[in-house]
Amino acid sequence: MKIFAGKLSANTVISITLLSITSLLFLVGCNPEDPQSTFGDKGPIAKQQKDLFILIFWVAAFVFIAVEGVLIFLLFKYRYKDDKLPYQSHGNTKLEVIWTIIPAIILAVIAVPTIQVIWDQQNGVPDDMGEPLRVEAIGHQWWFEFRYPDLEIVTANELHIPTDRPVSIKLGSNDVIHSFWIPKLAGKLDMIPLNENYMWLMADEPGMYYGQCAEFCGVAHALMRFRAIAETEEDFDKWVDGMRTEPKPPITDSEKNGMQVFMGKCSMCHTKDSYSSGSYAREIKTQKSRWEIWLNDTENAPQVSAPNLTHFGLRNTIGAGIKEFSKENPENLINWIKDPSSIKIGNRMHKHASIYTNEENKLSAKEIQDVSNYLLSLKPNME
Ligand code: HEC
Ligand SMILES: [Cu+2]
Repeated sequence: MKIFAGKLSANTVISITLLSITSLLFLVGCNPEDPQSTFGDKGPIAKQQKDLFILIFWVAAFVFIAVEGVLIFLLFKYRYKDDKLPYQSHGNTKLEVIWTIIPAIILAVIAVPTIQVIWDQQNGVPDDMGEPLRVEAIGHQWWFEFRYPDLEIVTANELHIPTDRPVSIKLGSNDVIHSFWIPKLAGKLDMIPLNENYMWLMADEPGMYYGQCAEFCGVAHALMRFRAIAETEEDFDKWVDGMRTEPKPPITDSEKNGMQVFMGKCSMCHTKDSYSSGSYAREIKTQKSRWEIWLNDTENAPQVSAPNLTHFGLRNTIGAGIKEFSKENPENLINWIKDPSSIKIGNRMHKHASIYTNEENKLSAKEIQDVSNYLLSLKPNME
């Protein structure tokens, strides 16, 4: 009985080479410069998690190389040579004790730091790190709402945070289970309806960090993203002051007309006045009532909870971080208002806003242009 024929066939060699090359291709995903790479950690929480991963990786690599090495060595040493039946043995107490103890030690090496990191991170911001900024993040199909309860600000899809100050985040969901993940700042945590989860994170340096819902939450799940914008304390305070300041009044005829369109066709879902007094409590109440209207008639409700658009002119993205726009390049914003489903299939604005569901309420090209100009003009009246 021949078990090993001696030479590897050409097909086997080709298959092994191809497999090795394609597996190497996956390593491209490890580039720390990529916007969503967990290897490019930019804060203490992400760093601690990455260091733990690296430790586990090397332990696993050691086990892999040791086991495969011994396997290959034995394959060659004891390969078929003559027709003699090899020596038959059964059980070896010494060996069995050794290969029970070694894995136990390896598991201990992994378990101790793992449990340490879990304990370190799950108890919230350590006391000696100073007063954290409190944020509430709420998942909606398919966008993120951000509330700052101490600052009485509500915004969406672009989370502003100061650098070098811990941010404590309360996670919740308005509908199904979502997951909150900013790979460069912290590992993911679920956002669960009727349940509160807590996490904290900190950014070491200013930057735009990409976030993503990491739980399959419906058709547009892959298009449910956000940005965390980390700024110096000074820039962050400026943003906060701006969010509490009235916007510049509309100047051009187009902006003025756009404001009329907004009041008539958009304001039943979108708030734009987080700066006015009492607006925080009001926004939480109206967001809830919009949500209940939707729950009552998920097919035809004319209202549904929607992103707060206060000072939209300061924003960079639409469709929950999917497309970028600016005053100079407003095409994506215009396309969103014209047909949001062309950017994000299945979104609730397209399904429920009367400008799409009722032919009579359809916006003309000029109205779309005007309302887009108006949104772009929404900036704090400061300088
Ligand atoms: C029926 C409620 C509803 C109406 C009416 C409505 N929207 Fe929306 N809007 C939404 C929802 C929900 C979203 C979030 C969609 C998503 O990303 O999944 C949204 C998203 C947006 C966004 C992108 C915000 C972001 O941060 O990604 C803009 C801009 C916007 N709407 C503008 C408008 C304008 C302009 C009008 C009026 C012409 C309007 N909306 C009318 C519900 C509505
Ligand atoms: Cu989601």
